[in-house]
Amino acid sequence: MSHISDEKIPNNVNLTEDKKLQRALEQWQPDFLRWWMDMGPSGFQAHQVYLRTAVGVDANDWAHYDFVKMPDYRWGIFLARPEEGRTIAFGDHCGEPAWQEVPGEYRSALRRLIVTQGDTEPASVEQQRHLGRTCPSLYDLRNLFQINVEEGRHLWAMVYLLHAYFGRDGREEADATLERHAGDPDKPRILGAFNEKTPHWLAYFLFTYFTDRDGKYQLASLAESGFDPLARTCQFMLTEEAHHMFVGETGVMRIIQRTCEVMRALRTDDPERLRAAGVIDLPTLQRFLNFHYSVSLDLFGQELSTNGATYFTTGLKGRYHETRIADDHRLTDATWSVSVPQASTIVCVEQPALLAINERLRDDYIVDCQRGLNRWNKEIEKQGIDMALTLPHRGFQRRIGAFAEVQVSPDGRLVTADDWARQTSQWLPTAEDHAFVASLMQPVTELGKMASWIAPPSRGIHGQPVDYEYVKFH
Ligand code: BYC
Repeated sequence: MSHISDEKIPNNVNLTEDKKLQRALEQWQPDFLRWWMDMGPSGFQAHQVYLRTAVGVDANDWAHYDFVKMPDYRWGIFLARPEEGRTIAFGDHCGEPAWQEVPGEYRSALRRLIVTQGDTEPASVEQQRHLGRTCPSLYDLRNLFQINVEEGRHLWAMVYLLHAYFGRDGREEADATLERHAGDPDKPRILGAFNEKTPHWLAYFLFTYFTDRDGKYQLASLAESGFDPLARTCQFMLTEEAHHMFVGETGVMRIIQRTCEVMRALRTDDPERLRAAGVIDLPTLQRFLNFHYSVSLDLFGQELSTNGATYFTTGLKGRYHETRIADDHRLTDATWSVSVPQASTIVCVEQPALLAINERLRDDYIVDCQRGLNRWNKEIEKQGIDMALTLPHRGFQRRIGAFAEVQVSPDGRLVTADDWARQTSQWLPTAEDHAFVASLMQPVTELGKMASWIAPPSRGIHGQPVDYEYVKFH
């Protein structure tokens, strides 16, 4: 039976044997808690929440479920077990033993990767901080907080690496992760999507579907790293990440189910009538989907990136499932097909695979995103409705890379600035869409009740019923 150790910082890295590191992390802990109280979930800090806490790394026994007040959550440090004799799987050092210490010549690039990863974790907590007040059910409220505390733990994971392996500048970078804030004009978060707003639960479910999925792909690439502590940390983070994407996929699915039920009952696809009936019409859902997908695509960087190539050749960041790919893992002569705008059209160009490493990861991500859409569309079809959600073209509404300077319609045509301006209200959420969705967000906290715009989940958490008291209000 799993249990939480009574150490101040639960961990499987023998923290008690490294007093200096332990002290440094114990000093960082109050700063983290201060940030959590100031920038984390607004309200609910004194509520008992049914939360899962990581207590180890055994596949079947890694988590403990119990009621806990969020500020008392035991944010711990866990790395997947070391693989004996692990070697670097790609790049110039392919075949050499994995590094247990930071390779001096790659120190700053490695630190940059860890800082960027670390920065996103608290950013997402900040973005989601007001959502508790408009939760559609206790089940959803609990899942929101589960994700928030785990993003907090993921920050701990990166802060551990910074403290343990990067000395003083690592500690400074760890402090800075609590000083930048999502959407702060003076000290923004590093990556674009983490400065956007997550103002309501539709945005939140799409964020956890699309943006957390970037997390899955980035973490999986870092889990291939030649720097073994980073690889093992990210490998374990992926265990928690799966639930975050589950929340996104099932959240959107439940919205679709509810909308389709009302469409059938009223025999209409008229958005106005559906809105009047208190559900989110599918064209509105599509516009929000377009937004969250496109800002998440930007998170992979430019199509051709010397940074990406360097991370790969130096052995710091691999490809998705690197060790399962059958090639030379060096990419000296390989090419990769990359879509770019050219004159008045979009063409595919063969490019050096090394330079296109980010684009390859984006390609993997797109395929994975489509899988969820297929499941959502199956539900729409099952309900007898002739409509389908689609992923917009990869060039749609991009701010990073080759498509940043052009306008691309969702179906992949280059359009003029005038066309874009004329049609953007059909493609992206309007102020009115936001206001409508916001108007639906009335909190529902009665046991077993659901908001009008979302169907109940098919099952509860960890074997509990759907109408379980996941968050205690007394
Ligand atoms: N916004 O050479 P380039 C997650 C910058 S999500 C702003 O094209 P590179 C999570 C880039 O930083 C996963 N800036 O690409 C999800 C670079 O700046 P510097 C997070 C951007 O560097 C939900 C310059 O443009 N983890 O875990 O190979 C909830 C040129 O970049 C953006 C990671 O991202 C952007 N969208 O790749 C909670 C993994 N895109 O360095 C958590 C670590 C690019 O020249 N990070 N830039 O000043 C990386 O691997 C890389 O930093 C990136 C960018 C893939 C993000």
